[in-house]
Amino acid sequence: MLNRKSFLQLSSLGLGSLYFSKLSAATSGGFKPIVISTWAEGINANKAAWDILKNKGRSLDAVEAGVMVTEASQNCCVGLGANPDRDGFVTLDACIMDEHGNCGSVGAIERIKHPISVARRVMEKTPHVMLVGEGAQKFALAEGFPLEPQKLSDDAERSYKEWLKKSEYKPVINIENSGQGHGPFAPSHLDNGDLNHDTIGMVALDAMGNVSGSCTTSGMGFKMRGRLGDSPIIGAGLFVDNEVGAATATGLGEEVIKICGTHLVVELMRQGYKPEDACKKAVERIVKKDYAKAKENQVGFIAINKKGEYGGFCLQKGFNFAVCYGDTTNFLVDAKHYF
Ligand code: SD4
Repeated sequence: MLNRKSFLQLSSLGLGSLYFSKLSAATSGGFKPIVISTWAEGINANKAAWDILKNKGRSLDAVEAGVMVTEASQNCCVGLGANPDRDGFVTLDACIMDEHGNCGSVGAIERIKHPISVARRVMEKTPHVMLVGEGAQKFALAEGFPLEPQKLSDDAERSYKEWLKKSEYKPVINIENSGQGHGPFAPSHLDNGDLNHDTIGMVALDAMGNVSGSCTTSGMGFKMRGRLGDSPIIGAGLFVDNEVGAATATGLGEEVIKICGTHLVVELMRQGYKPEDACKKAVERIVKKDYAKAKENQVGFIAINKKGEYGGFCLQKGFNFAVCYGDTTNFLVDAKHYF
């Protein structure tokens, strides 16, 4: 049996997912579940998802429960503790997609702790895919979600006051190796590499061989009021096709939207590309469109296919993702990068 160290060695040779797919094929009949998610916060989120997957639960339940951990965490920029928009309001975006291609999404929702669960209700209880702003909040309240206080966390309050001094609007996001954290938006207390992200995206394969995904974010700190990124947009921040696999994205959402990033990754997998190669091709598309902009920004994709193979790729060094397929097999992988 492969231990974590030797797995990581295989991984660095690009053989980790190959080993894993053989393992999947070897499990008689059913599929061997796997969940992957963006950034280091994904480790804790994966644990919650794995608890469901290992008991033969549905991948949709796993990806919802997984990212709820991150939404509720006070140590993370996802959720109500995150940085506000320019006008001082925390606005959250999320979307979810199941194995049947059903999907739901909320954009710019305020004072609701678990936007991912509201997105799921939009999917399951309305004839629509997206609800935004006041309407999304109204729907959440009607569904029994509590209205949280209109209050910034202490950290966000401090960062917002700091940002107001210059009010500089220059979206640079998630470039950890630049030493700027979130660039000009970096809250000093979070400028430590692992905690300076606004988003978690998660995709999972369950024991029945079904794939689902979720994505939830506070968006870009100090964004224009009303700005939506890629995270609540199906085909941009998240896409699932149960014939092929699933992908999710993080980083500067505008660049992901312009190439319909996760839809592209899934379509590339349909054409036969392995998850990492499909993510790489999507990153290359971003670079090809605008080299100068790509060089200044971060975008990362992660993906799984129906065989349980996984992979990720990003623009800049510094993006990692968490991979889990066992009670004690939950580890971070540094994504390969273009620049
Ligand atoms: C957005 N993609 O709103 C998100 C931001 C992000 O870690 O991924 N931050 O554009």
